[in-house]
Formats: sequence, C-alpha cells, structure tokens
Amino acid sequence: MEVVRLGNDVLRDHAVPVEEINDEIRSLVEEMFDTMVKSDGIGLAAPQIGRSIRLFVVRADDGVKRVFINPQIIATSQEMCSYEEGCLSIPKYYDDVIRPERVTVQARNENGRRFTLEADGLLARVIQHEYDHLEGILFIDRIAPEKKAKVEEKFRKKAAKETV
Ligand code: K2U
Ligand code: ZN
Repeated sequence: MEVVRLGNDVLRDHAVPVEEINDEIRSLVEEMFDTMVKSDGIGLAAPQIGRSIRLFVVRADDGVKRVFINPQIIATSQEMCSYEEGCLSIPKYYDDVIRPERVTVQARNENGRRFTLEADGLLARVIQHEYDHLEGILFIDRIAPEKKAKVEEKFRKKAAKETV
C-alpha cells in the first residue's frame, strides 16, 4: 500500500469511527501491518494509507503488534518528555516533540474486543503520534512554527516538481 505524503488532504481530515469490525477491516489491518514493517515504521494510522477511519496499528519496543480501533485517550500524565519523532508521511524529517510521558488508551482490537492499555516509554509516544493522525494532526504541528513552515515548503516544492 502507498503511504500518502504531507500535502495530501486526507492527512488533515478528522477520521470517522469504524462502524463494524468485519473481515474487510481485518484484512485492512493485515495490509497496514505489512506496509508499516516494509517502511520500517513502528506505527501506521489508516489516514496514512488514504482511509480516513479511526484505526491505527503499532509495533513498539516489545515487538508485539497491536491494533487500536476507535481509540480514546482517557488519561495522560502530568509529566512530559521530549523524543525525536519521524513520520512515514514526512520522510527524512525528524524533530524533538514534547508529549506526556504516560497515556491510558481504551480501544477495540481486530476482533472487536474492548481493552484498556496504560503505556509509557516508546509505546506511549507512538500511541499519541498515531492518535494525532486520526485528528488530522501531524508531529510538525507540534514543533516551532518557523521549522514547520520550512518542512511544508520543502514538500510543496517536491510535490510541484512531481506533478510537472
Ligand atoms: O505514524 C508514522 O508515521 C510512523 C512513525 C511512528 C513514530 C511515532 C512516534 C515517534 C517516532 C515514530 C514513524 O515514522 S516510524 C519510523 C521511526 C521509528 C522510530 C523512531 C523514529 C521514526
Ligand atoms: Zn506519522
């Protein structure tokens, strides 16, 4: 599957809830895992493959594959931390982003079973980055405005060249 790049409007949409967790959703999840692994990602949100629905997959530090369908962040820690983030939709650009250290998320898995997960470390970081994708938020929205403007300009130029 093709990962959409910065500049594609689908990355700025507010994704809609998954109505029914059926075989179509389960096969989409499988394809997203393959795409994520092939892209050396540790997370991938459905809007990044052009599907504006509330679903993302994660493969953080423990290597365990996790699916989050209709996730809700129900708590975040006061303590914040900084981490250098990247994004498969904004290739080759990395920058430090400050976010809460820990997060509690409630979601359904690929079989529709509800679960609640308390995460810290890299898993908490990826969950927050992927959750942002469902809200149409990208990590560059959380860095200094002048740096964000430079990245957007670079991708606009690249897209313009490709369309020629
Ligand atoms: O959502 C994505 O675009 C995948 C992100 C996942 C990520 C979230 C938070 C912090 C770092 C990454 C990355 O592109 S996956 C590639 C990667 C892996 C480890 C560290 C940085 C970038
Ligand atoms: Zn991303």
